[in-house]
Amino acid sequence: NATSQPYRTGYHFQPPMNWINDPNGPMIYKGIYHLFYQYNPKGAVWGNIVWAHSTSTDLINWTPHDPAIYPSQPSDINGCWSGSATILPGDKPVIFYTGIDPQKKQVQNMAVPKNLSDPYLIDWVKYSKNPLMEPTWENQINASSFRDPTTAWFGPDKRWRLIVGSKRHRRGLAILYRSKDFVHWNKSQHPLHSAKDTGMWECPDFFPVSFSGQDGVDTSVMGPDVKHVLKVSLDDTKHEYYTIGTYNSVKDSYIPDKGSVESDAGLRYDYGKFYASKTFFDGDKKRRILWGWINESSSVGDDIAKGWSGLQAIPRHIWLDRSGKQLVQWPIKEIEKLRQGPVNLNNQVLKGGGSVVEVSGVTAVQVDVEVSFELSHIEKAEKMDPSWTNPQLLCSQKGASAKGSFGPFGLLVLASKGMQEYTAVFFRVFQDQNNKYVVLMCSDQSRSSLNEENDKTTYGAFVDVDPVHEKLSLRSLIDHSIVESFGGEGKACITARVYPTLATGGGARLYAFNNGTQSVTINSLSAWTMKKAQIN
Ligand code: DQQ
Repeated sequence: NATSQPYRTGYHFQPPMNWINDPNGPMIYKGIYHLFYQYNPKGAVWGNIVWAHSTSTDLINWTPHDPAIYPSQPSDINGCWSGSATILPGDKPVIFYTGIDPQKKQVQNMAVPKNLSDPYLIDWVKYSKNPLMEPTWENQINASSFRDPTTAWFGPDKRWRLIVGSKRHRRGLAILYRSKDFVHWNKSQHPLHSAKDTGMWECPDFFPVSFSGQDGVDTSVMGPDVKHVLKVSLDDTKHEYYTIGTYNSVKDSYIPDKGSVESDAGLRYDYGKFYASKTFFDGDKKRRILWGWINESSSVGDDIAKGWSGLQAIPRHIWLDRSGKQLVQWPIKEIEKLRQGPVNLNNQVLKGGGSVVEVSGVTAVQVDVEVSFELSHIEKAEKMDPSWTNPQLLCSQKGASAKGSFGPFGLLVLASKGMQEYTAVFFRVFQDQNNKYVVLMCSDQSRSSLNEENDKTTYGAFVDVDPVHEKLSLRSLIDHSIVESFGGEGKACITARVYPTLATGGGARLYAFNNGTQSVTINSLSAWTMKKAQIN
């Protein structure tokens, strides 16, 4: 119940108990959305991994099923790790996943539905000749770094391709395989892409994005109307990076655009907690959807005591920004079905020097809030030191209480009445050497809980918006122990886990604030109490 379990969420995906991690094989089949995920049936820590399975008609309300894939063959007897689904012509789903074999080698296996007329795809049959891909001495693949097969795509030469994450020494690799029949796979001489000093690439994802608009395209689409995206999850730092580039289907090479790299100089889906993510193409609604795993920031002891660990982020619609230089993400529109209200606050000035305005009339522990700010006399923005290149560091050094001229201003969420606890999601605006404005977005967890056991790292990101011509917008999905924030209409995302001790249940409050010296105006603010979703 809510008192003994204050951190369970109202509308985020989670099973009733136990450990979860990566989303696996998301797809839509006969109008039903499927989510599989890494799951420990026996406890709140990682281990005994199976593919748990839930289905939905709206990506919000979920029905649980028995685990779809669990150890049963030599090729997966020590675990059924991450993988992806591909829908073959004739509407035939196929799952590829990593199995841990009797020698603890990582190998790639295949499973297909037992009964294609069952839209819930309850039963899965493993291929009798698994594994299909193995690390061997000849192919020089590292047996403990060979996992997480992607959705396959179909080339002009009528061959299927997929990649598997790996590394050679410190070089991260996307090993490429090709097949004519989906059963016999040949490793390509060259990886699809690799990068030095990045370590193991977990859960790679490779997909096309359309040049124009927000519609998604199927994974096999290529040619002049699309760019390609390669996302990798770096085991060393548990951060994900993506590059945007060009896929040459003849040479089977992927070349990231200039400046697009798998490091902090590059781009992340989310600058907080968000890992092992995966997209799929929703052919019914012509969009690409991103799922990501959000782990806990609490101690293992606290996880065991509460009996569960891990959430899935709200699925995000993902598309290429007009600039062609980054992706944009926005919570799928179905989530708005849960909104009640709204409560509005329009044209409200937040005076400089410290203003706090309560957004009352919502259940602040479970709320969706959208706000846009307008700044005038922006030329008064502070000068930015050219050495300030690391947004997370900048946010940690300039937390919610450190006054600037424009900012910090934003939201105080999951705040207790006496402000003993709050999570601050806010902006700061600077002026660089060329008099261009730079927008910093921060999520400051340092005051989120009186419990000192939690990881309260502050997160930060630069947001590519022009505050002279555009309003500065922020949306936060707040749900008991998670805050997913979207700055600049989805140009920068930061997800945080927090564990308030006072700001729980009816004790939580929501505020807008400005601690900068300059005043800012809330152009509009809407907050909706969120209904509870039916989840598992
Ligand atoms: N989680 C899975 C692996 C993957 C890792 C194991 C990423 O397949 O590389 O649970 O979180």
